[in-house]
Amino acid sequence: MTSPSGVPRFPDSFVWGAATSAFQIEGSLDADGAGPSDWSRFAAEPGRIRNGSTADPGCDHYRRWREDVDLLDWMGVNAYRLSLAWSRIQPQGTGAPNPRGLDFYSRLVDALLERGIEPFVTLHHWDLPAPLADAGGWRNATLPGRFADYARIVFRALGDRVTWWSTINEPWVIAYAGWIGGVHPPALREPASYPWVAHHLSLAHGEAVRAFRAEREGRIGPVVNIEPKYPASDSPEDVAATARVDATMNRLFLDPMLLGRYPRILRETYPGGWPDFPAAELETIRAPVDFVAVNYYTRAVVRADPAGLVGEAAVPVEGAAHTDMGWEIFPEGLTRTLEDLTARYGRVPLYITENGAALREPESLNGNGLEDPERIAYLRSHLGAIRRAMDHGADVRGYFVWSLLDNFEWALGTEKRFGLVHVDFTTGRRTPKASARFYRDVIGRTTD
Ligand code: IFM
Repeated sequence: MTSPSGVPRFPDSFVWGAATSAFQIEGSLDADGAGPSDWSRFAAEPGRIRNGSTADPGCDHYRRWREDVDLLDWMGVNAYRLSLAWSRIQPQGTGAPNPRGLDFYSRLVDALLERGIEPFVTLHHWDLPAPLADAGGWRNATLPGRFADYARIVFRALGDRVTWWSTINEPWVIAYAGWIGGVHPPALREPASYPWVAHHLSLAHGEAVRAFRAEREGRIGPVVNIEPKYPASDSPEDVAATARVDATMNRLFLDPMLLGRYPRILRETYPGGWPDFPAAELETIRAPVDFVAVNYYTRAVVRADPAGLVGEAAVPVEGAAHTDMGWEIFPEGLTRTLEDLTARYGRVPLYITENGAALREPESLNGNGLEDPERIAYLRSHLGAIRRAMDHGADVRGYFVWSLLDNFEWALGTEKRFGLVHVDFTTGRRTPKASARFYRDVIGRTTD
């Protein structure tokens, strides 16, 4: 059954949320004893961030968080996905916790719960304490243990109130953009490091899951970004290149986490070889999880090309609609993603923890609201795509729009606007867009 908003019905128990991440919205980067992170340093280097945008004050959420909780409440969400800044909690990345950093998140969690909004907390969304980055970052084999120590501090401080946890946001982006693409810190182009970085991220996930089970009851899982790969033609070369790049991105984390092994195709075809990681580490990585969280934005069409990392190139899709990120709008890819995950890993509970569109919008609204029909169409079509996957057997339990607010889109700065709520980065003023009202109506329909 479809409602007047064009969005099909979802179960009454469905989780409706919006998502953000610490570095992208908080600002006040060194407040209350916080230490520097790789991202705070990187963003301060001339030329790293488009148009010289800065993350501080950015959305200024560290000071305006009450307003943001009000916005979530007004929207009617029953969940909010946020991440914690590790360097607020352990300013050096190791050692005793900083109580003032923990207090900030504790107050935020309490305020959400008072409004009936369930916090979904991501332990790490890319901003790594600078001393750990200086020690080699995720290439360093001690990082998984450091991460588990940090996770333990957080579980002890917030785990009496937070039920829903995820470990590391989009480990593929950390490994690829930082160590092959050279566009995120540490800005390297070292394909030989990629397997090690990926493995340490997975091991950190597994160690944190184990620490969680020892400390708390609750739910924990990984967050992966999945971009389904489609061959540009039926040629055996294009089909094989598509399988290679799918393994290098989409299966790289979920295969070891859920099946206990790396994709064989990676071990056979990754340039320079794929290391034989110890069985005991794979066992840790496979620590049982309660759900898989999926971030979905687009697909990729792939052809064989010897110049690519695994002999592939992405082919632009002519004539298709794209967002301001240059990403093709392709809701069918979300249905396929959810169906493929269910087929490959079994009927695991799934949450869509990010989905949304960056669009070209004015920097300042001059006091007026903002009509964003393209974002509404994007959300509507992707919700329809999720419903179809559920009808075909995928166990999808919740959906989070990326993002609550326009925010700091990493190396692309504040120019890329993903928010349901417009942010004027000069004044900090928040203004709900038409898509925020649309989302409110969609949620209201299932919650009243
Ligand atoms: O803004 C990012 C987010 O930090 C991680 N997932 C993708 C979003 C849009 O690029």
